[in-house]
Amino acid sequence: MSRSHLAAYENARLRYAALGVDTELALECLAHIPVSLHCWQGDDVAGFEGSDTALDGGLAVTGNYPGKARNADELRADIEKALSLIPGRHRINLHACYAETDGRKVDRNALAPEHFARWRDWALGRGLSLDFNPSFFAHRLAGDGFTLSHGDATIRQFWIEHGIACRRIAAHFGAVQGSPCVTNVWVPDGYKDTPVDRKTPRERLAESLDAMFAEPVDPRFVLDAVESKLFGIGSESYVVGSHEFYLGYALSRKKLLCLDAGHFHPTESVADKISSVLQWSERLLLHVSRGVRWDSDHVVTLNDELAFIAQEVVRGGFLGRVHLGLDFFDATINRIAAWVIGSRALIQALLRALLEPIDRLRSAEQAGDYTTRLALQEESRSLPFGAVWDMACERGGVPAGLGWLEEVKAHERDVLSLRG
Ligand code: RNT
Ligand code: ZN
Repeated sequence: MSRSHLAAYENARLRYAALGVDTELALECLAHIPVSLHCWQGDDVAGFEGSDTALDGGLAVTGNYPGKARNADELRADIEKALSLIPGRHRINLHACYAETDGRKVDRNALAPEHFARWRDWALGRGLSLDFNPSFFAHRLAGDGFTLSHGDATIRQFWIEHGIACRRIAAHFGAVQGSPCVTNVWVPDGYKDTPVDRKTPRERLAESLDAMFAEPVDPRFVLDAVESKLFGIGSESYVVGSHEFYLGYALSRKKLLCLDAGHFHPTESVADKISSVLQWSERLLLHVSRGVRWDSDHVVTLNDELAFIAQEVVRGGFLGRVHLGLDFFDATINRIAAWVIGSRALIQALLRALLEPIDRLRSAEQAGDYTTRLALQEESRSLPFGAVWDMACERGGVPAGLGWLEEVKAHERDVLSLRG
C-alpha cells in the first residue's frame, strides 16, 4: 500500500476515533461477513439444461453484452475472477438449473447430488460454501405461470418432487461444507389479470409447501427459506406467494422468510422490515437487489436504501441471524463487473454501517436530543470512509479504487472476447 494511502487511513482512523468509532474493529468485523454471490448473473439466468427452456416466470434479462459464460467451467472461472476482486470470504448461490448432467436429460424432479458434484468439489477446493435454489421456471411444466399452486395435481406433484430433490442436494452440500446451505424457494405463480379466486391457489401453495418440506432435514445442513413478491412481469394483478402469505407461512412453519429488496412497493422500506421480522423469527434471508420501475433486479449500487438495509442489520446486532444474498442480473454490461460492482456496494454499505458513531447516536436519541441525532447522522456522511474502504481492499488482497476495473477489462480482452 502506498505511503499516501497509509497516511489517509491513519488520518481516517483518528477522525473516526474522535467520534468513538474503532476502524480496526469495523475492518475485523467486515472481513467475516459472508455474502452469497448468485451464480445466475454470469449467464443471464440461462442454466445448463439446453435451449428448449427459455427464461420465463417473469424473469427477464435485457442486454446482449458479449462474453457470457457458455458452460459451467466458464461460469466457475468467471465467478473466480469476480471473487478475486471482492474483499472477504463469501458463498456461492446456485440454482437447480445449473446442474451438470453430461448431456443426459435429467428432469428436475430427478436431480441428485451427483449432478452438482463438480460444483461441490470446486467450492470445497476453494473454501467456499454453497447455497441453493430449486428452479421453478424455464420448464415445460411452468409454461402457464403456475407451479406449486397449479390447478393440476400432477403438475403440482412434479414441482413438489423437484423441491424435495433440491433439499436433498442442499443437505448434501451442508453436510460436506460445514455450514448450512440456505435453500430458497421462489415460485412465479400468479395471474396477469384480475383473478376471481385469490384463495384457492394460496391454499394449494401452502399444501404443496408442506408436502415439499415434510421430510425433516438437519438445520445444521439446510435452512429453508421462502421468498415473496408483490408482482412480476405476467403476474401484475396477483401473486400467489405474496408478502403476507409467506410471512405467515415462515413464522408458522419455522422457515426463513426471504425479503427481496425489489419485491415491494417502491416507497416501501425493506430495511424497516428487518427488525420487525426478527422479533418473531430466528433468521432472515435478504435478496439484496435494486428495483427500477418494472424491474426488480438491477445491479446493486450504494444508494440510500442499501445503506439503510446495512444499518439495520448492523445496528440490530443481526449479523449472525441475517443471511445476505445478492440477486440481480444485467446483460448490458460486463457480467463480471456487475458482480463486482454489486458485491462491493453491499460490502461498502456494511462497512459504512460498522463505522457509524452509533454510541453517540444512541445516546442522543435516548436523551431526546433529536437535533444532535440528525446533525450527527448528516456529519457521518462526510467522514473519510474511502480511506477505510481502501484498507479493507488492501487487507482483503483485492484492488482498491478502480484498480479492479482494469483487471476486468484485461480479462474481457484476453478471455471473454474469445468466446463465440
Ligand atoms: C425472482 C426472485 C428470485 C430469482 C432468482 C433467480 O423475482 O427474486 O429470487 O431472482 O431465484
Ligand atoms: Zn430474489
